[in-house]
Formats: sequence, C-alpha cells, structure tokens
Amino acid sequence: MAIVLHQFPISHYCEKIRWALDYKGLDYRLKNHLPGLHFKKMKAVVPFSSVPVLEHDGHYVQGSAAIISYLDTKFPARPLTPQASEAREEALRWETFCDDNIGPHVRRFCYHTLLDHPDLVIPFFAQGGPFWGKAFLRMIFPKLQGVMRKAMQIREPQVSESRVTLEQAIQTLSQAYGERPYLAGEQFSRADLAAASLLAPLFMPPQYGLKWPSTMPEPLQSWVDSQAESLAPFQRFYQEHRR
Ligand SMILES: N[C@@H](CCC(=O)N[C@@H](CS)C(=O)NCC(=O)O)C(=O)O
Repeated sequence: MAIVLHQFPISHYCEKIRWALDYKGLDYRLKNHLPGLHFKKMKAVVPFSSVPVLEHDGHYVQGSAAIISYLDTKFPARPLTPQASEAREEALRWETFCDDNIGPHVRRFCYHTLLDHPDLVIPFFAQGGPFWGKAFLRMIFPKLQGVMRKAMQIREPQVSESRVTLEQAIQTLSQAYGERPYLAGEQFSRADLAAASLLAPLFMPPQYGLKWPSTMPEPLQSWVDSQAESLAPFQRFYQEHRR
C-alpha cells in the first residue's frame, strides 16, 4: 500500500500533488531527485523524465492531473474532483487552464532571475536530497543552468511573453473569484488547488515545505509586489485548505 512521490521539492507541479496527498490525509514518502540526475531514473519507469511521478504498489503514474485523477479513484474520501458532471468538466477545464497558462510561465519567469543566483537556487534543488547534493550541483551548475535555459526557453522575448501570459491568467482567475468562492461547484476542488499551488512560488507559503528566502531577488520581487492584491485569494486558500 506504500505511496512514494518522486519529486523536486522546488517544483510547483510537485506541490500540487503534495497538497492533494495531504488534503486526503494519505501516508506517503517523498523521494527527492536532483535535477539532472533524475532523467535516467524517471525514464526507467515512466515515458518522460518529468516529475511528479506517483509510485503506488509498484504502479507508476506520471503528470499532476493524471495523479489527482488516480488518487480520487483509489482513495475516494475527500474528493478533489467534483462528482456532478458539469462541475467536474468545469474543474478539469480550469485545472488545464492553470497547468498551461500558469505552470510553465511561473517557472520560466522565476528562473529567469533565480538562475543568476546559484547561492539561492542550489539549496532549493538540493533540499532533502543526498548529503553531497549541494557540492555536486555547484560543480555542474554552469552546465545545468545552460540546459535549463535551453529546455525552458529562458530568454527574450519568451520571458516577457510569459510575464504577460501570467498577468492575464491571474486577472482571469481574479475575475472568476470575484463572482464565486470556488472555480467549480460549491466546494474546494482540484481547480482551486491547481491555481494556488502553481502560483505559490510567487508568495512563498510555509506549507510548501521549501526553505524560502525572506524576499526574492530583483527584478522578480518588484513584479511579485505589483501582483500582491491579485495573489491574496490564493494565499487564503493556503491558510484555509492546506494543512
Ligand atoms: N504537465 C506536467 C508538468 C511537470 C513538469 O513540468 N515538471 C518539471 C518540474 S516543474 C520537470 O520535471 N522538469 C524536468 C524534466 O522534464 O525532465 C505535470 O502536470 O506534472
């Protein structure tokens, strides 16, 4: 019955699943991977190298949306997927919206600043990993950051386009929350969880489990400050629904 979450502690898609598992009150173990060394290990068990990957009784599920669906099927108590078909469709639509319009853009926009600060980002990558993780990452960092910049297209004009996409997505969500307390149906669902967890690196909630700095380096922090009012509802979700 063992549940293992293969993850990066810094990853907001992994936070989506940490939150889902905690919300359901499930027992699980975290297996933290070092970026770069995860490729081979993940490709040995699932089609792609990305995390989160859930391991349950020798069965592997890859991708945050697929994992939440799997958890709701196997552990139906405290469902995150609404049962009524209309609300379910709506929740899945919002989750996809957040996975596509927030996830990759928060990541690109944040790493654009963070990769210039190896002293800050290396401890994020090494947290909860092997004792030699920090020294190893320091050694490979010049190569790792080049690979990350290339894979995530961390360059102009893509970084500015991501900022605009994010601002629009935050506005779309703010408008939706101005009209109702939850994105789909009458209660907290995977849609609200996706929105809050994928935006969380911007407001750094303690429940995320990462050792955050008191502020992000510039120019990232100034942009985050400019979004503070719109990010408040997501911080509230953390206070109310993330134990
Ligand atoms: N759509 C995927 C995205 C997962 C994803 O992008 N994971 C990143 C970390 S945030 C990753 O593992 N990157 C390394 C890789 O792809 O090898 C999901 O929802 O799980």
